[in-house]
Amino acid sequence: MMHNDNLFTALRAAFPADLDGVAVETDDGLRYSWRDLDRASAMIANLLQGLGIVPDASLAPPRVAVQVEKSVEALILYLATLRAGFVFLPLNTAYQSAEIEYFLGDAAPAVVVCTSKNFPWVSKLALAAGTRHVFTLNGDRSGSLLERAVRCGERQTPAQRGPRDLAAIVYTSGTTGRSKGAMLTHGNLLSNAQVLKDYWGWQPGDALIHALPIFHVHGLFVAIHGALLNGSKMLWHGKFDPRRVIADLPRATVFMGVPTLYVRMLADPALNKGQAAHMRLFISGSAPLLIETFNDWKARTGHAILERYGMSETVMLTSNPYRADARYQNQSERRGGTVGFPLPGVSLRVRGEDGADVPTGEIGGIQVKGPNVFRGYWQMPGKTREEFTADGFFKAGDVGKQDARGYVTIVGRSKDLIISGGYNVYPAEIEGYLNDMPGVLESAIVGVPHPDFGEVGVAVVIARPGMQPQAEQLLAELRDRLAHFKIPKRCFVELELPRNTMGKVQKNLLREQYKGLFA
Ligand code: MCA
Ligand code: AMP
Repeated sequence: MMHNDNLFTALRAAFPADLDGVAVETDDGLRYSWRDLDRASAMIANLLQGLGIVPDASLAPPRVAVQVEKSVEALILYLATLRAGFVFLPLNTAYQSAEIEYFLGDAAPAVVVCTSKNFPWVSKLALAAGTRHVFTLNGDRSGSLLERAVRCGERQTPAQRGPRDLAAIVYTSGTTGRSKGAMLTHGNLLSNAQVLKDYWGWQPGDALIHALPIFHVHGLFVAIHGALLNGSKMLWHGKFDPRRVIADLPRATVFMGVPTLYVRMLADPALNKGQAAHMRLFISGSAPLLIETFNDWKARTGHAILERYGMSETVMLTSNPYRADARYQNQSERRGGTVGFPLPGVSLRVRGEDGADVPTGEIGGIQVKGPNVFRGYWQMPGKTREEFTADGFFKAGDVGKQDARGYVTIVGRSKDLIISGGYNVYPAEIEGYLNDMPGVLESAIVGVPHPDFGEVGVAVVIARPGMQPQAEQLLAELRDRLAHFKIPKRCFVELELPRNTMGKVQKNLLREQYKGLFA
């Protein structure tokens, strides 16, 4: 048989021989066997391939944009999209119409899958974007997608794909202007998953607690590929609930979370060493894990959380060690406050403003290269060129340093980005909406420390002369338009913004001024 680089082929090859074993067990009592995943993804892939979609001017395979509640069927739809050779485009369930309109307009998906509840407005936006196929899929397995798929065949041969062929587009908001769709290939995703399988010591008998959303890299790729490539069972939590995760620990070996999940579990008295005794590995990422959380977790459970670092554009880049590794002077220590070593195959360097490498231990911009690094931004060749150096390194937009032993520490960001509970919030996007509101002359949004979300946005607004915009009113108007996690948690109407001699707003001063707001 001809070799196929389709990511699904590799995931399918890792399924256990006994297809009747449990692959996914949900927190509402459903069990899905490996055969279920295989058969249902074949049926949906056949449905997609039978739609008669012809390639469009982009020459990329058809995109399947998906905004649905977390469910195993949504995971199956992802697998089906890979099988069909189409491109998966996951969308945060919190996005509202203006956000969805942009993504559909930009990506021109051939297929859109949404909930029945959102169908009236999503289908309108989809039609306007030229989409001819809109299906529904709900958390309770109802909806037109599955109704149509049950009539499709149960056998399907994965579409032939090369490592550089597109598998997914993940939108990351821009620091200025428009959101960019990061184009990830079958090769990006598979190579990273294979590296992590080895680096994190995935082993027979592992079981993963999956409690993250599946519309971002962390829950969709890192967690799901990890479990599937190891033929491991997932304990599937529809929504993160600290009590329920703690209750499941004795049946699991691996957990992945953003720092907020660890903070919330620590707040539950049910978390203790006995409860975590069966666990092999706790992994954190997507946002900085405070050293206090790392230490508290160790004291309470006996486990050192393994922190790693990645991006939508690159999947995973660095990781603390799982065990001693000769490649890194046999360092086996998971050092809190660091994100560990560049993963095997990843080249990472720290460069100063002048473009030269900084001396070991000094701070600069992080640049990376490797088989995991994306192919570019969807239909933005200019933006793509800007973000790469002449010798092919991607500028991560994070500021960090690497010590003599190789440990990487992220100390800040050169991109103006707030990470709140693991979700990215770009100030420029929200400032744009605020500045368009009557009564607002200008605005600035900064991230300040928050005990639960790590960091949250605070808005500072300057009124137009003679006008008196009300902070609560402004936030309410934002809430009508944008995903709610993006809404600043507080808003202040001030007389002026601090500026430097160049006239640029000094956000560092605002951050300093408001840093104690949620202490
Ligand atoms: C919910 N809210 C938030 C957030 N989440 N506000 C700020 N930041 C947040 N993260 C708001 C909602 O808008 C809502 O506001 C109110 O809180 C309650 O919403 P609910 O959904 O009930 O909140 P929750 O269930 O408590 O959610 C918190 C959460 C969730 C479980 C921490 O945010 C979450 O699952 N975060 C993980 C995100 C993630 O997977 N990131 C990975 C990105 P209102 O009442 O006004 O409506 S991938 C990535 O970053 C890279 C590649 C990497 O390295 O992994
Ligand atoms: P995203 O655009 O959602 O892919 O978010 C990627 C960004 O999340 C990175 O550029 C970092 O700023 C941040 N990030 C991910 N993991 C970590 C981590 N362990 N520590 C600090 N920041 C992180």
